[in-house]
Amino acid sequence: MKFATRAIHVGQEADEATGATIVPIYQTSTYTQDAVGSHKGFDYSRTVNPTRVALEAQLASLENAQHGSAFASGMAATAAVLNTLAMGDHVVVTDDLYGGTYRLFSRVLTRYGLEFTYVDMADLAAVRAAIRPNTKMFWIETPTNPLLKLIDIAAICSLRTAGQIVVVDNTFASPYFQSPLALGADIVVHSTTKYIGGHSDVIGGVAITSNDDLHESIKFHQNAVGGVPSPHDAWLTMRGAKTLALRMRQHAENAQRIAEFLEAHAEVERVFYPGLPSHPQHALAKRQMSGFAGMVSFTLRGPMERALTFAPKLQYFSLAESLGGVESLICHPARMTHGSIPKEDRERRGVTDGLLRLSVGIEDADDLIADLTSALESL
Ligand code: P1T
Repeated sequence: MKFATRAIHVGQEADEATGATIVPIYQTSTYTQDAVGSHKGFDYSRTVNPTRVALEAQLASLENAQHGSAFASGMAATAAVLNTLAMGDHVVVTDDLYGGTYRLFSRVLTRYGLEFTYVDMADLAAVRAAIRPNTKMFWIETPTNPLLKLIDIAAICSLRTAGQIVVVDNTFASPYFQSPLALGADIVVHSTTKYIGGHSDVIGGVAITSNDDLHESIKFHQNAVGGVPSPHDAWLTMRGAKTLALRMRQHAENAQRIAEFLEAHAEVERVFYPGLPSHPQHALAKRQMSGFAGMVSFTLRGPMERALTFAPKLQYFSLAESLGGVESLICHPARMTHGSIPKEDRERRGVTDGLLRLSVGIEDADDLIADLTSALESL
């Protein structure tokens, strides 16, 4: 079964009880048992819920994997994967990553005795040098948020030794354009809030793997810690994911046009988009991804404050956090999504006050370019 078919059919069988074609929202916390311990496989909705089970099957199939575990947010999915580690374990992490992931690692999980080293994972020698005897995990985000750097997933997997796992946050590429498990990764994480949900109306996350032991461990923590999505949120995410293939093609087509437009504009200093031949890792992007998705970052010429005045001038790009919805957004990472990273660290990694990040939606690209043109002209 091909991707677009799986998105619509896997986990989506007609409801056994009623024949409902669309998986119902099983808005129940509990299930009536015939006798103690005698039930239909469902006992309590933190542990298992039919709507969530359907979503988990659908999302696992999008990564060609055996197992999925859905969570109430991308951060809850990330935390559950980190929960599989033990005190004293060490993680090698991409240095350019979502500010909330950095905050979870640096301000929460270090208090539980986990250790993190942030490196530019494009530099394999730096990754190798960061490995310690207690290294248990490599945490990759690719393309990275917000600088759209590429990490070579297969190359990082080749550094892994027994007892170590590679986890990829695949949020920016979506499963439509990148398959980390096929490149050797052990676990894929998504903020389903983004492309998978696709309509900026629901927060969610998922952890996907084909490794039975890792799945057991993530499932155990999903139930023990309890960061599960509501049945309604699971249903909304599932509905969004059905159109992922169609949406991603349009996101990528629009983003490519916008990246090329910005790169040619006199007011624009630099554009970061893996689909541009000028991207330093364009060759890797072409090898590792089947398309370049919809995120474009850029800097303007002149003083950095121009970034702050530019964003509100746009009509169709809402000034907002998040990404991956059908509507276009613009964000100022230093003050918004990456504000939780100390200024010095942030700037060292290239997330300057002059950086702007676009989540290119699926509106007509002509309208989006006209909007950007008039905002650039009015600077
Ligand atoms: O917001 P939540 O669903 O908890 O997902 C967190 C998350 C995880 N991974 C990546 C790569 C992300 O970009 C995010 C959330 N990011 C934003 C809200 C943002 O605007 O970048």
